[in-house]
Amino acid sequence: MLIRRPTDILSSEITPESVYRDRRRLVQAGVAAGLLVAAQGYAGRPARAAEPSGLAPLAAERNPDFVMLDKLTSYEDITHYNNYYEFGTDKGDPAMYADALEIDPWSVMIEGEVEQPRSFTLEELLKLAPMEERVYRLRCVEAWSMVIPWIGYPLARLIDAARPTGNAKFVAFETVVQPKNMPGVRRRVLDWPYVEGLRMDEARHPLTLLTFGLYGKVLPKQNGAPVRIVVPWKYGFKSAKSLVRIRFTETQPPTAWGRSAPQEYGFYSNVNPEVSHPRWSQATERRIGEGGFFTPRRKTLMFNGYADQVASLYQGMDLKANY
Ligand SMILES: Nc1nc2c(c(=O)[nH]1)N[C@H]1C(S)=C(S)[C@@H](COP(=O)(O)O)O[C@H]1N2
Ligand SMILES: [Mo]
Repeated sequence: MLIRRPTDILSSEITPESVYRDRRRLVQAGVAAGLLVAAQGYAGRPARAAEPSGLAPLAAERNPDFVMLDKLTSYEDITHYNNYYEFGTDKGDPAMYADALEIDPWSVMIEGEVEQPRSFTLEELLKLAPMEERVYRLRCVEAWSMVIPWIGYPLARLIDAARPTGNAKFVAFETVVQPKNMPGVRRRVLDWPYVEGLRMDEARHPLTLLTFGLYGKVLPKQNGAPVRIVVPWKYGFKSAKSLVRIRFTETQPPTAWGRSAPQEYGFYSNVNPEVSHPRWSQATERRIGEGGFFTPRRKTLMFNGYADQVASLYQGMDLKANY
């Protein structure tokens, strides 16, 4: 595999510092606005949902290999119909409460089966590889889907930089816990922190994206700012938000949903219309924002439509047993 060192990367591919300084300024402006609202007597509860439209732009080259004929889901739906249980279990809770998430400064610790544990600041991660815009489907195990223009680069770039040892067979992801900022973690819906994992070849697959933005802007907090994973051929819960730790392991790591209900959420969790969730079918899906009550559901595609690219990863595996 071609490894690009920072010196190989054209400066035009690197997001200008100023974009991130801008973002900081916006964050500070947001804090100031929050104080103003508090002074006006709305303290404790945001007067309105977070405003992702105020987010800083994130420059990216559109990758033509990942454009899609499907109509994009609207920015409004992508940012107001979310799963981020740390902020509550209603689809509207993340947009309402995620504003409290503190994301500056941010770093991601890399540890476990690596030559040398180290952490990467967000600024270092942003410069590690050129940013691409890729349109991917996101398919939730709850049988709805969206089409999202993500911005990021293959996680493989970070794995290369992390220099895992020959013992590394899996990659475990851990996401942030900020109890005082996250109303959902006070409830025991899941064992916090939210953890997820991939087999090494899945993590290195070029479709697996380390994601920093969507729709031309940095990630809104409800979508997992400042950095998350996106694995488009698996159910949405594999795509861990607001990453703080990556651990390379020799054995399969536990996952938050697998711990809470192992018979419902397997480690692989590949989108598979032929394997039902124990409580509902996975054969069809509802595209968010599409039509009304009588709009026909879509047929779910094997591997969420990415079979040509990823089926070979699972050759010889029984996908009913390894759900
Ligand atoms: N930390 C964390 N990551 C998470 C979740 C969560 O509750 N907490 N929910 C997952 C689920 S179930 C889905 S479907 C996707 C939703 O991503 P989106 O809100 O950006 O569409 O995030 C995933 N990542
Ligand atoms: Mo999901």
